[in-house]
Amino acid sequence: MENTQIANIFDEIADLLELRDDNPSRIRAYRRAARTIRKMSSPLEEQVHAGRDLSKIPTIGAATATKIHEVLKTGNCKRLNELRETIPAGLIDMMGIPGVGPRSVMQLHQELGVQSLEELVTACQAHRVRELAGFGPKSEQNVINGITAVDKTKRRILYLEAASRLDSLKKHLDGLTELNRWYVAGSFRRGKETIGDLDILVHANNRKIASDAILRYEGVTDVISRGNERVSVRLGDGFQVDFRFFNPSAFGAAWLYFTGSKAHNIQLRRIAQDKGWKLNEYGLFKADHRLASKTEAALYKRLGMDWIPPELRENLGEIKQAMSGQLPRLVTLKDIRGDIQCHTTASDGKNSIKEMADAARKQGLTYLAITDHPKPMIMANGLDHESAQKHADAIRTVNSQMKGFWLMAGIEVDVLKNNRLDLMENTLRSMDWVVASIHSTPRMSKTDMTNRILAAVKSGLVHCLGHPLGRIIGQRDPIAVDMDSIIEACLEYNVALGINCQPNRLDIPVHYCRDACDAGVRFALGTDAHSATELKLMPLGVTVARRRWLRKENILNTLTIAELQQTIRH
Ligand code: DGT
Ligand code: CA
Ligand code: CA
Ligand code: ZN
Repeated sequence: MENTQIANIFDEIADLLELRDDNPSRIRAYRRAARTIRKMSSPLEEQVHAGRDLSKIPTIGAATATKIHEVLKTGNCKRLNELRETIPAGLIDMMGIPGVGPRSVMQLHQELGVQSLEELVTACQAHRVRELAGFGPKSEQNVINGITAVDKTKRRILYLEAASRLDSLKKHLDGLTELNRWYVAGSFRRGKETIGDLDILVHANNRKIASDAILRYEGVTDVISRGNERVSVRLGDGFQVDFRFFNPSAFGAAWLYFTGSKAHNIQLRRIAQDKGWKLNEYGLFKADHRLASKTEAALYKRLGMDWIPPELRENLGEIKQAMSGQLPRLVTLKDIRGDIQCHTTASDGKNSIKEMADAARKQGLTYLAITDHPKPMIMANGLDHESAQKHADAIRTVNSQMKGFWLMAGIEVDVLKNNRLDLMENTLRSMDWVVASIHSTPRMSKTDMTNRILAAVKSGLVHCLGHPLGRIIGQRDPIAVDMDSIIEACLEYNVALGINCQPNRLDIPVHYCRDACDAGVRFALGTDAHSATELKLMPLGVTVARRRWLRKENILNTLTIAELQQTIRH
C-alpha cells in the first residue's frame, strides 16, 4: 500500500466527518496527518518494517498510528467503513464531483433535500442549485459537468479486470452449440487501458435461440435489452456486455464498425463519403452496390489504405500513415527477450530470486532484472550500501547457475525530493541495471518535478526511469513535467523510459510516448512483478506499447543479452 493511498483514507475520513459536522479539531487532525504522510519520502510500509514508532511522528500520534498499522495489515480502515455506512451513499458520491466539497454537499442536502447524483442532476436542470448562497449559473453547470465525469470514470474498469470477466464469459460462450462464432470488438480489442463495456460479435443460425443460450450465462444479473440485432446485459456489479449479431457476408464491416474507436470510424466514413460511397456496419457501398464487406482487410484496401491494427484505431494519424503505406511495424510479444523490473522477498515481493528467475525463464525470456527497493535512507544513518551489495551478490550467485540466461543485479532507487538518489554512487555503479523511480512527494511544481527527474537522468548512474509520470489510473494523474527537456536528457545520457505493465499504471501516457519515440528515446518494458505470477503481465505491457506506436527497434528489452550489455554500459 502506497503512502498516497493511506493519506487518501485519512482525507476521506476528514471529509466524512466534516459532512457530519463533527468536531473541527478532530477533522483538522486527520487532515494534518494526511498531509504529513503525503510529504514522507519513504513508504510507511517500510518504516513500519524497520521498526519506526509512528506515534512519535509529529501530527500523527497514537490513534492515527494504530490506524496506519491496521490499514497496512488489513488493507482496510474500520473507522472509515463505519463512517461510510452511517452516511447516505449518495452524499458520498456527491463528494466525488470535482470542486464539490463536504460543505457544499451538506448545503445541497439540507437546503434542497438532494440525496443522490440523480436528484442533484434534476435539481441543476430545474435551476434550483443556482439559487443557493455561494452557487450561481456557472457553478451549477460545473456540477453537471462534474457528475458526467464521475459517472463515466466510475463505470470503467481496468483492462485486466475486463479480461478476467471475458475469460469467464468465454468458457460459457465456447460451450454453446447455438453459436457458430463469436469475436471481441470495442475498446477491449483496441487494448485500451480502461474498458467501459465489452462488445461481442456473434454469428448464429437462429438468433432467438442463440440469445436464450447467451442469457443462460450465470454471470448475467440484468437484461438491458434484447432484439434481433443485439442483446445487452449487466453482470453482477453492473458491468455491461453488448452482444451484436452479424452475417458472415458482412463480418468485416461489423467488426470494423464495432471495434471503433468512434473517432476512427467517423474519419473512415468521411473518406468513403468523399468518394461518393457509404460505409456502415453492413459494408462499403456505392449506391446499392456492395464494394466490400467480408473482411476488414478488404474494406481498408477499398478505402485506399493498409489494414490498421486495432491498437492504433484512435484517429491519431494512423489513417494518413495507412494511406501512404507507412504504418509502423508494431512490437509483438515474441520480440520481447527480457523483463527489466521486478521485486523479490528482499523488498516487497512474494517470491525468492531463484523463483523469479525460473518463472521468467519458463516464459521464454532470456534475461530478467531483479530490481528491489533499497532500505529507505531516513531509517538507517545513511544509505544501506551493505545490504544492497549482499543482495546483488545473491542475484549473481543464482545467475552463475543459469546458463544462457542473464539474471541482472538491479535496483529500483528512489529519486528523493531533494533531487538525490537514495543510494551512494559506488553502490549504484556496482549494479548491472539501475531503475530510478519517484515514490514520494508526487505533488511538486512542474519545474521542481522536472528538475528532480533531470537530476536522476543526468546523474549518469541510471539506466531507466520507472513509472516515469507516476500516474495511477483512476487515482492519480500523470505528474506535470517538461517532457521535452526530459526527452533531451534521456537521449544524451542514454536513459530508457520505462513502460510499467502493472494494470493500474501503464505509464507513460500515449502522447508523451509518441514524442519521445519520434525523438529516438528507447523504452523498456517492465512488469514490476511482485510475484512470479505477475511476470505474466508482459503481454499487457506489449499491448500498451503497441497503442503507443512502438516498434521492436524502440524497445530496449528486445535486444539480445550481448546487445543489451553493449548498450547499457555507462
Ligand atoms: P468503451 O466501451 O467506453 O470502453 O469504448 P468503446 O470504444 O468500446 O465504445 P462503445 O462500447 O460505446 O462502442 C463500441 C464501438 O461501436 C465503438 O468503438 C465504435 C462503435 N460505435 C458506437 N457508437 C457509434 C457511433 O455513434 N458512431 C460510430 N461511427 N461508431 C459507433
Ligand atoms: Ca465497449
Ligand atoms: Ca458497448
Ligand atoms: Zn516503483
